[in-house]
Amino acid sequence: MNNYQNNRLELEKLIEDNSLVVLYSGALKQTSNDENYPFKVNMNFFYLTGINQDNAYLMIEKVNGKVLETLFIYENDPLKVRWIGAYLYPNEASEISGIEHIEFVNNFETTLEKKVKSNKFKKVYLDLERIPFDGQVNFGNLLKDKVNAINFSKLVVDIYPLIVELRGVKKPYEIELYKEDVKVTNLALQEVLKRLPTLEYEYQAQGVFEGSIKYLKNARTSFDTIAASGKNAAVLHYRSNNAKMNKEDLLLLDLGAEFNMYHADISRTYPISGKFNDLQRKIYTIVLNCNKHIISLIKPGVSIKELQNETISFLGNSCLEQGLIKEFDEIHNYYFHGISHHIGLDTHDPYPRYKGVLKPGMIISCEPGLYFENLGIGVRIEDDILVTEEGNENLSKDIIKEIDDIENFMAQFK
Ligand SMILES: [Mn+2]
Repeated sequence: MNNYQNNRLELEKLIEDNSLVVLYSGALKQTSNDENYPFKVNMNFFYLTGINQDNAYLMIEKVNGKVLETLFIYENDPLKVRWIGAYLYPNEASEISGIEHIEFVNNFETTLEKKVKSNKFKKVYLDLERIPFDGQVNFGNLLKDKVNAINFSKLVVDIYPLIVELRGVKKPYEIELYKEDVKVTNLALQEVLKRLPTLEYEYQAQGVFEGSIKYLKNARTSFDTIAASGKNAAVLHYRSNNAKMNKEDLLLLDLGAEFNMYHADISRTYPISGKFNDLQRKIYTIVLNCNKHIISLIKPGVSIKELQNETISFLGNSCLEQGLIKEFDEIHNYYFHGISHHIGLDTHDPYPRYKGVLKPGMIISCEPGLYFENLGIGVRIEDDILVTEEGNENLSKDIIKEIDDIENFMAQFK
């Protein structure tokens, strides 16, 4: 049984008998004229099929305990194949997904109508994933309208929470894929470190990173690379990366490589010259100690909310001791984001962040930071942590973060 078959089997145990499941991979979206946005597959669909292409449906029928799976894919048109290459052929789609029954997507609507009209199904499960921005097409809701138009008596149920729950705990195969992404991220970061003192603009650091992941593995970025020097690092999701770097400043990099669907998410902060000054060292050390302290607390049974409270307390007390703030509550001006989120097929994996406790197999970030815009110093140190039975494993432990290690590494390339 392949990995995606196994993922489906788990879901099929959770859904009620005499129900129908329909999931959609997503559609191409036009930017202008004949250009489209790069396609990103719906990750719930991908998790259950391994199929990374647009205009495909997964249909699961569970009737009297028996399950029938059908995958609907685009039928190749020979002319289009000559222009843009082929979509998966049925045998290939079957091989990847482990689904035997493949149909062409032209048949989807009539099949859906037949199924929804039939008396076999009481419930129809659709992915009614919430969308964060207005003006986007919600395919789950479109399908819901279609189902309702065919037959109003069917109960439409949101399958999103069930899939997301499964995705929260990573399988061994997923952890292996994740480690590959972190490894490539590390190699590319080393290229940045080697050249950093010779670079003039923030975007050049971005360019070295992104060129390296492309060169090494044809990888894409997990998200828009952040390369923020000096006070720009105080903007959490800074992405213009346009400023000329001052050699005396720190450079905050928040980035990751993705080449097998899993999203590395790493932050490191480096001295552009190769050497930290005293104030930078003081602030960096607080964040580094906090990063290590919080990692030491990560284990099954702990909640992300508890980690966040501990982070605030650690950073607040450290900044008080070091004279960086006068009152504890001032810490909220210098640390103002979450310590942690789930990571996986999405950079911010959709597991309900503040609900429940950590379980073995979850992968979360650990990313404390301090942002003193007035001092021109922003530091974030982010590792990707796998929760294990015994505690945790730092998947990014090979990406150097100790001050001596960074300075020594950079000194070799002067
Ligand atoms: Mn992150």
